[in-house]
Amino acid sequence: MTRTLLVCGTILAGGASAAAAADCEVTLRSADTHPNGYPTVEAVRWMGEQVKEKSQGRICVEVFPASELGEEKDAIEQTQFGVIDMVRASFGPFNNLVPETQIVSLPYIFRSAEHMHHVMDGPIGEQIAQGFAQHDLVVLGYYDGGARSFYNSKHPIKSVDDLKGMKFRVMQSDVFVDMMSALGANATPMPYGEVYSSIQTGVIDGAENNQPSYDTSGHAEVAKFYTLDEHLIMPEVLAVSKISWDKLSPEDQALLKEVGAASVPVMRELWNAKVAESEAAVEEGGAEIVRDIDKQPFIDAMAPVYEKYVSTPEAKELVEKIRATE
Ligand code: GTR
Repeated sequence: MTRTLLVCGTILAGGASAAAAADCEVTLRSADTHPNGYPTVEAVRWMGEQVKEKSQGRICVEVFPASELGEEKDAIEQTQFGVIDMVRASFGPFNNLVPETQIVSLPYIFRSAEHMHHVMDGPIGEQIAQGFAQHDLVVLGYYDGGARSFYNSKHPIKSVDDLKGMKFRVMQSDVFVDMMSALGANATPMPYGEVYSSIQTGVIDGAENNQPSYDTSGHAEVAKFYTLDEHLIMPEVLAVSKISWDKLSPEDQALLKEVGAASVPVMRELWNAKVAESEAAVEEGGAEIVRDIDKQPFIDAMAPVYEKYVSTPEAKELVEKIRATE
């Protein structure tokens, strides 16, 4: 399956995409921070192929990878304003805008990727989609962001103590600033595209992300020490601008929902393969992965973050529901 998708990706990424778009009645421009070949980019392309076929060529999706339409937070804003039609992004940069995304972005809230899928594919995911709707974003599906772990240019992280006093880039969300202070480290929120040079020039010591991002961003070249502490299992979202959505007929809206949902298992399949591929690639490039790590002290250190974000009865109930989900 990967090969077919990559072929589609290559075709759409080249000059052919403009020609293809010219035949379409509607072309939805979709933003992604990741490069060609990344599972999210290829899954949205797959969705575009599907929608084009099922609409007899009337509706097309044009994917702009590698932050071509701006860094993630800006792309989200542009999508709210209808300047961009669709965005695929992590929940992180939505945390301050859509409060419903905060609880599922808490460190160690999910036990595994499967646990996250079960929660997001059920009523909790629907409730969160209503939160997005209030900010002019229509959810088509929840993608996988794997598990985020720490990496840095200084030394291997084997315990919480090893993080003390270090400076890490986090996504632009208060949740992660609080997460870093709970671990005794310093957070520098900044756009993804600035991380490489910031590590290289020593402005920060490291960052945190899943293996495919660590690999494809090149961060592994400048921050060789990666620890599989897996502090964040982050959902990601594929969302359409309400302004673009309202221009579509109810039938076309239903079609987009259908292909959006169908792209979720495609993305997840690509994801699993990419994690293994990226781990091998970064090790080959000289990165050192610490796998043998006791996560419990990291989990325990998050208590103040939970105290802050899980303070209301509704938030407590939601956390209980998530924990009770198989
Ligand atoms: C990746 C995620 C991106 C972006 C990036 C980041 O894991 O897929 O959407 O949020 O992390 O850290 O900025």
